[in-house]
Amino acid sequence: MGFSCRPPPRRPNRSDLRVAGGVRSIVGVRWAFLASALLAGAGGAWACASPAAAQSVVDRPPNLHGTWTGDTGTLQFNLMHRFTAGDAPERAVRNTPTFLLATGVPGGALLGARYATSSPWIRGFPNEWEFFARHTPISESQTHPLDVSLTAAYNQAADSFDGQLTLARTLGPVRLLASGRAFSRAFREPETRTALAAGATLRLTPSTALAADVASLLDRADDERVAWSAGIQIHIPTTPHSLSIHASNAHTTTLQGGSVGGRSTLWGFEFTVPVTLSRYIGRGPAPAAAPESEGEFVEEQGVRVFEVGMDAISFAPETIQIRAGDAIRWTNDSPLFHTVTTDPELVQNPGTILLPEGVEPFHSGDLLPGESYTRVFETPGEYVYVCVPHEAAGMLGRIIVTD
Ligand SMILES: [Cu+2]
Repeated sequence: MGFSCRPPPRRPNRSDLRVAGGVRSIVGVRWAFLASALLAGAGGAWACASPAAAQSVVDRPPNLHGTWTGDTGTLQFNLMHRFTAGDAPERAVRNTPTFLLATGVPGGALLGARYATSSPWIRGFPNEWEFFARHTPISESQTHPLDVSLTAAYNQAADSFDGQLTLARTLGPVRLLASGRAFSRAFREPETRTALAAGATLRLTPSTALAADVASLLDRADDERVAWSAGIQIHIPTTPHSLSIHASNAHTTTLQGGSVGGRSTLWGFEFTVPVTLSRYIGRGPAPAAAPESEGEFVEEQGVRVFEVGMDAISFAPETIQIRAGDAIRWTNDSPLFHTVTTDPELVQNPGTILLPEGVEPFHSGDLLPGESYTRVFETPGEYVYVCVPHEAAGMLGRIIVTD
């Protein structure tokens, strides 16, 4: 079925370029790493906005960052902890946390920072700050054959500009990811280095997957091992959270830290927490105003059927206008499961739901990837519905039914 694009985001304007100019004056030629990656992203396929917005660890293995770019108005907080036990007799457990904070920005990019502690690779700098921007100009959710994602980062501990190009493709239950990485000053040494990473997830159910990855510096020294990780990835049903339980020989998941493995195996977990800021800063729960005209439809048995797509974490279009007697068919185009729900008993925030007077609440049940739900609307008025598992992430839609 046709997947509806949202309006294209604005192109970078002069003030964006001024920011790039400011970076250049501070850091000299190494700005090129950052700027080239950003510009490559900006010049990419802007035709269709908001690819793969939501984050679930089910879509990426533990040490790869995936191609998600987040939603504007959602603050993404990830907690990752990895543990090692020291030598006998103490066997002290050492905890290596990496925190991620990021948000989508208008234009479809993700801006964020990772704070990785107890990193063993940068002498004298155990704690890495990595500031990054990611853009996914080409996405499977826009019916492209794969995701193409660019990340530009600055690793403060290494004083290095880092870049990453990631390709990802979903083939049935398998999702394959491959990344190329470059570091202007790897591990604070005055040399440019490169790394390759590859990984896969194998979906067992709509919300669980097995995942593994490997990564290697292209010019590995003797003490630099191939980094690996393997784990089980879980999207926690009826919540916006996902959880990875895994093992790895990498201490952190910065671009540099995730490219080199150590001697010991660490056990760990990662928990992803999207915080919907619009809940706290007063943006109403209802999506944008109604479109001026009705969209396209197909006629089936004398009924006009309008299509609504279900993206990774949004309905497309979010607002649709139809006439009484028309039908809407929702189709789940994403790898997650979704619902179409107006039953106040099933949602976290019943105040979001809107139904014309006298209309019975309805609920689609769980729609697995590829499944559809069709419903005829006889009563004029305004309807606001939510997706139960992604309600907290802002996945809701509005229907205007006219006479
Ligand atoms: Cu959903």
